[in-house]
Amino acid sequence: MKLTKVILVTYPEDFILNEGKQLVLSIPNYEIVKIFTQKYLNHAKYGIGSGKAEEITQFVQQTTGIEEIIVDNHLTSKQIYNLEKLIGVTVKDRERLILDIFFTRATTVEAKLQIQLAEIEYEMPRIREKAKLLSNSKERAGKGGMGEYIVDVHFRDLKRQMSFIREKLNDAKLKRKIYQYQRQKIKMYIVSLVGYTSSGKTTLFNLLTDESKEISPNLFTTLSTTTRSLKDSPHSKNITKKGGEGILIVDTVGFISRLPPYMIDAFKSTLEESIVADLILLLLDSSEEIEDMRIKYLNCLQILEELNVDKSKLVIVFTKVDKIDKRIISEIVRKLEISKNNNSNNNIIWISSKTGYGIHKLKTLFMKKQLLQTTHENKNVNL
Ligand SMILES: Nc1nc2c(ncn2[C@@H]2O[C@H](COP(=O)(O)OP(=O)(O)OP(=O)(O)O)[C@@H](O)[C@H]2O)c(=O)[nH]1
Ligand SMILES: [Mg+2]
Repeated sequence: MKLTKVILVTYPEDFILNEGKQLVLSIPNYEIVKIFTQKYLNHAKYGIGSGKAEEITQFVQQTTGIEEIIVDNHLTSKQIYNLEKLIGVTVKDRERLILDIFFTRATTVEAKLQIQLAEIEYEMPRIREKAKLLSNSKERAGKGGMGEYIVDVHFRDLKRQMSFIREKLNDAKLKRKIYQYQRQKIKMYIVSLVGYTSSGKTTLFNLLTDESKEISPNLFTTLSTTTRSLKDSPHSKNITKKGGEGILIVDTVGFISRLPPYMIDAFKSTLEESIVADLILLLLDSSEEIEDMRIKYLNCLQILEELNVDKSKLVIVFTKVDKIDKRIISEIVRKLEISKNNNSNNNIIWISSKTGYGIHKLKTLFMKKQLLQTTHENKNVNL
């Protein structure tokens, strides 16, 4: 596989820098040759400061084979154009990079449609600006000219595409609603797994359902929702024999920080599946630095709030405990201030999908909650 040599320009804070690196390396053939950091990436001309832009230009001139510069922030078309003109190689911003990752990963029709929609939303505000920049004839994209006509045609075309995609997505949503209705009717108990990308959702999902969905340390391995029933597993002998029938597990798309609202919107219908669940497991990778975990935890809570998730359904699941010293568990809980941010402070579980630690406890929790809900529903019927 031919490697594409890239430069990453990001913020100096550890969390952002590491996430930027992971994002870039999620594209299989990307190799980061150098990382430049800068406190502010919102300068008018280049996004990055002029001095930094010059420094990068020199580096690119002295190093052979650099093909792309990735700036870990939103850039306008004008800033991208200015940077490309100065440095002489392709420039991508954070949103473009995330779209590229989504594009390489999407396997289901729905995920592909969602990405197409996000692509168009990314493109729309940039068309007029791009037309202005690329038009080297006297004919500008300004008012009344031929350029404006072309831009308008392109705009209309994209709008048409958008409504076509939305219609198709609505069909998929409708189908999902029908399934949801059927599940509710036969009283299936739904548990969804949500959390930051790479927190271990699919690994746990596979263990609970005997599936073999793809897992990987790359970001955004999963881009579509899958629902399967809870199965017995070697780590939880006899559990499902005693109960746990009628429990469905839902694996979902991972979250990430600084995701623009239109991308969350594009994936909303898939994520909405987690809102209707009876129990929502919020997975946090316990093997990360506490500060990173805190940022991710708060990010997840914010996204769940935007999706109007009922916090009382939340259970915090710390994953990958095989990688940590269990003595730091109480420190993690204290530092994350979980009880302050979450109504149900008793609902914290520590698991390892690798060793099976905590899986029995987790399944028992599903069953207890399921039983509680059934009792509650029956009471309501009696009333
Ligand atoms: N050591 C250890 N590694 C784990 C455990 N659970 C998951 N992992 C690893 O963590 C990485 C991410 O796991 P995934 O299950 O793909 O994570 P995800 O949350 O589904 O990620 P996305 O699909 O990108 O949102 C993989 O390399 C897994 O092998 C665990 O309990 N212990
Ligand atoms: Mg996954």
